[in-house]
Parts: sequence; structure tokens; C-alpha cells
Amino acid sequence: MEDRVIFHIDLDSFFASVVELKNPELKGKPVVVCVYSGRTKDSGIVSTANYKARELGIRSGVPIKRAKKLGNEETIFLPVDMQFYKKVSKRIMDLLEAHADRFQQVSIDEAYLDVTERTKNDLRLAESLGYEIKRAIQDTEGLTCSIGIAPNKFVAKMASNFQKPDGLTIIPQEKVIDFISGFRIEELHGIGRKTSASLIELGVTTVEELRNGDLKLLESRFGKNKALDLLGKASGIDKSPVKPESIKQISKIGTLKEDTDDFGTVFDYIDGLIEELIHRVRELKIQFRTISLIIIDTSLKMETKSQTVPLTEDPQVIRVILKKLLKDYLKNPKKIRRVGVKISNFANLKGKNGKTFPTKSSTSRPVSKRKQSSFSDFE
Ligand code: TTP
Ligand code: MG
Repeated sequence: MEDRVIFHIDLDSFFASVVELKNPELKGKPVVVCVYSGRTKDSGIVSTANYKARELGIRSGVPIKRAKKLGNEETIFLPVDMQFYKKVSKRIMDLLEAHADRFQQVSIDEAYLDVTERTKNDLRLAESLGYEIKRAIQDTEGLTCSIGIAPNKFVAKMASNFQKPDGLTIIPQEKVIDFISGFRIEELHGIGRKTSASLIELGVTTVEELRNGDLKLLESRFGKNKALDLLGKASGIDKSPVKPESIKQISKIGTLKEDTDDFGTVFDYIDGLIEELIHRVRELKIQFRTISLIIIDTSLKMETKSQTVPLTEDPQVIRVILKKLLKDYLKNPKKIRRVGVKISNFANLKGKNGKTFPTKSSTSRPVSKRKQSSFSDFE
């Protein structure tokens, strides 16, 4: 595991850049891609903004209403076009995979590549490969990306974000400690605001203090695994391998046009989500056991009802079970605001080329929390 060359590649303002390419008249303008909830004209949040719009303070997660106040008269607001971005993403991921010894996609626009063997562990060759990949993405899709090159995934991830957009940052082993020490604790990938607040309570305020921290004290606060993980991050150590991403669940969720407890109205909406889910089931040739209905009521309380069936790949089962689960939920009618559908508990995944992907049922995906939450709406 020692002496690896790992790339982390993240596309720049991905959805907005794709939209700009599709509509050349948008070039040079602030562009904001929005997830409209469909409730009132401007309810919803910003999915992403191009760098011009970010100069105005508009970024992912900002409510659309606020973004419209921040925007100037040139600013263009457009709805997400997920199916289109997914197609572009798929082509880019295939291209990246072709440049890697080992490949791991972590979200729609980012991936890790282990290129130790093909670069003979030589950072000059790695740099050339980085520029070759950038050129290939630019030539085939017209998009820019940022690349971090480092001895492990964690440092590569920090490096790709270091010079955005269109950056390429190389952190050799001997520079890792200095590089990591230049961040605030809460900026380290995978350390949230809550953890950094707890660290401050323990008197740990900088990455250097964390690295020299008392393991016993950290363990008493966070437990053994997390304490070791925190020390590892502060030292820029990450032994996790680059490995193909495994899918543990597929879900689709959305907001109803109006709050309602009417079975027919809700099921009509669910039917649309089921269509999308079935499309994925067929595409991935998944065998699944568990079907779930997710309901968020008007007080924003979330409830999940699940049923497990004998292993199946018959998509019609999804419809039948969800109908039953919704009927059960509405036995005590409660107005519903958002609904979602999910399948999980997979047996095996066979890709289109017959490749079998690993599945896992209990551990979580190694995706940043930020992205995980934003993608639950799409995937
Ligand atoms: P990111 O890579 O986090 O963001 P980005 O590509 O737009 O910008 P950057 O140059 O900083 O990498 O996410 C990739 C896409 O995921 C983004 O284009 C839109 C979508 N997304 C959301 O829909 N909601 C979110 O909260 C985030 C962070 C991203
Ligand atoms: Mg990105």
C-alpha cells in the first residue's frame, strides 16, 4: 500500500458547465442550475452555479429565492437536466477508467484513479498523465476538471480542490504534512463541523495540534476507530485502496405538487418514480430483496416502510409492494409532502459487459456527506 500514485479528479462546476456547452449563448454569463420543488415558482435550492455566479455569492444549497436576490440582470437560472448530465458523466467516467490501473467513481463528477503501475511511481510521468487526461476531457466533451495527485486518496482529494477550476496539484510524500497542516480542521475532507466543534472543546484547534493529539483523549470522545481516523487525516495518511464503487441501494424521491392524503394522487406520483427505478433495475440487472416507501409528512417527519421479499429481479414486484405499503401508511391518513421509493438488499450486480460488481448491505458508501445528501434526490 506504500508508495502509490493516486489521482482524484473532479469536474469544474459540472452541471453548469454542461448547460453552458449545450447553450453557447450562455457563455460568459453567471449560470445557476436549480432544483425546483414545483411548489411555488421559486421554491427549491441551487444545485450548482458556474464560477461567474459564485462571484456573486451563489453556490450549491442556496435557496433559489435568495440566489435570485444575489444574481444580477445577466444571471441565468435553469432547471436541472439529470438524464443529460448522467450521459455526459458516463462517457467521462469510461474515459477516466481507461487511464487507470484501478478506478473508483465516487459521485456523478468525481473519481479516484490508482495509476501507480502505469506511471512507474514517477511523479513526472504522473503529471504528464494528468495533463493528458485533462486534454482528453477537453477534446471530447469540452469540459475542464481539477486533478489532485498524491500518495493516497485523502490527500489527492484535498489536492484536487486546492486549485479550482482547471487545476492540477501534485503533493509528493515529503510535502504531505506541510500541505495538510495548511488547512483548518473543518476543511479536511470527511471532518464535519460537528466533529471540529467537539475537537475545539477538547482544546484541539489546528491540524498540527490534532496530529500531536492524545489518542486516549480522542478515543474517549470519539471512540477508537474515529480517533484513529482523525489522527490519520491530520497526518495525511490514508491506506484505503482505490476500488470499484459498490451500489447498496437505489432510490428516487420527489415533492408532491400539493400536500395530500389522497391515495390515487400520491400513487400516481409514486408511479413516475417507479418508472425511473425500473429503468435502473433493468440497466444494472439487479436482483433485490427489499422495497421501501419513504414518506415525509407536512411536519417534515420522515417515515420509511419496508417489505422484504424473496430475491427477485422482477420490476413489477416493486409496484405491487409499494401500493400495499402506501395503503398501510394511509390507514391513519396524514397529509404527505414528499415521497420516495427505494430498493436495497441486492444479491449481485451484473454490468452490461457481464462484469459483476461487489455489493454491500450495511456499510455506507465512501462518498462525502455533502454529496451523499444532495444525491439522495437523484439516485
Ligand atoms: P461538486 O463537484 O461538488 O460541484 P461542482 O462540480 O458544481 O463545482 P466544483 O467546481 O466546485 O467541483 O458537485 C458536482 C455536481 O453535483 C454539481 O455540478 C451539481 C451537483 N450538486 C448538487 O446538486 N447539490 C449539491 O449540494 C452539490 C454540492 C452538488
Ligand atoms: Mg465538481
